[in-house]
Amino acid sequence: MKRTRYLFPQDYMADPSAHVFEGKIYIYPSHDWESGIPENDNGDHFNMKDYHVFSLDDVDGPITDHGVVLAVENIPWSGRQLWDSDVAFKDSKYYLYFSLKDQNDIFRLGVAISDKPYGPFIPQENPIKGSYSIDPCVFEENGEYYIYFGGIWGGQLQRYRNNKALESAAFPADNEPALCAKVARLRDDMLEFAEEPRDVVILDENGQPITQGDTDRRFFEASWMHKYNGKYYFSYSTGDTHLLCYAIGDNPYGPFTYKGVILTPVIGWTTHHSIVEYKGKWYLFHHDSAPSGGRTWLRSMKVVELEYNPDGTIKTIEGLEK
Ligand code: FUB
Repeated sequence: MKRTRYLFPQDYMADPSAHVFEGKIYIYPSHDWESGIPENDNGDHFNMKDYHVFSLDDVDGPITDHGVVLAVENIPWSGRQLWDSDVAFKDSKYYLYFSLKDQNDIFRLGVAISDKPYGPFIPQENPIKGSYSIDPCVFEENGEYYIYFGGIWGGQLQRYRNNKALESAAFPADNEPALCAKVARLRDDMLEFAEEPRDVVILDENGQPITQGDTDRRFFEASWMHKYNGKYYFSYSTGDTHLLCYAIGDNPYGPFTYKGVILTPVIGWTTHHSIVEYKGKWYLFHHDSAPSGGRTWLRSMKVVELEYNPDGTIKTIEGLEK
């Protein structure tokens, strides 16, 4: 596969998290729809209310829609807006981690469980204790599971410092270290954090933290972790500068050193992705708003092959295909 493929032209799906389970690729996207809510910086126009699961035997082959696997009305603590999610497998069970606003309009992370990779997923009574903000992604190594999360502006990360809520939202000055994504090991039962979330620090080429004013490189949202040739690749979106970037580290906690751009801007405000190896090739799953004519709340999921240079850096992919 060399060209990008739109995976499901029949409906709007975004933020695709892809994993290989039971020999197939399973995709866990957000489900965009036209709710009529006007666009604003809080992202109220992303008013999603359920999740579907998709599977593929081959990236070029037919895609299966497994239908609705979790809906906002079935989540006991729900307010609104089911944003990005991810799934992890442990001891015969699949755990869906999701972003959702509670009844006070505060984003929390929730967990729902299934015996199958394609759901349905049964939600827990309450969100993960001490969780906040959005965009969970789970990475497993040697039987330990690490959850990464966070997103600024509509994702509310600027309302917290040291895992505590502030009186009011605050950003560091432009020359200060940027707000970081968070990472925590999950408890053995996969339902709670096993430790206080830590900062995912991204360093520049001089070993200094990327600053808040460095908007082409600082973290905004859409954490993803993958491992390649013994190194840990933390990738993310820069939000208002519309880039997917990555940084490399020596362990799941980091720090990570900024390395470059994976995907240049696509049509639509948001960009969000996952990276997975399947049948000996690497793939970038992501979305754009080209099929909806640029309506940024109506996104379509895509896949394209991702390639590495011999030194382990990633070849930049053009978001706008010629
Ligand atoms: O889909 C809603 C939000 O848009 C996601 O949680 C963000 O990462 C952005 O893609």
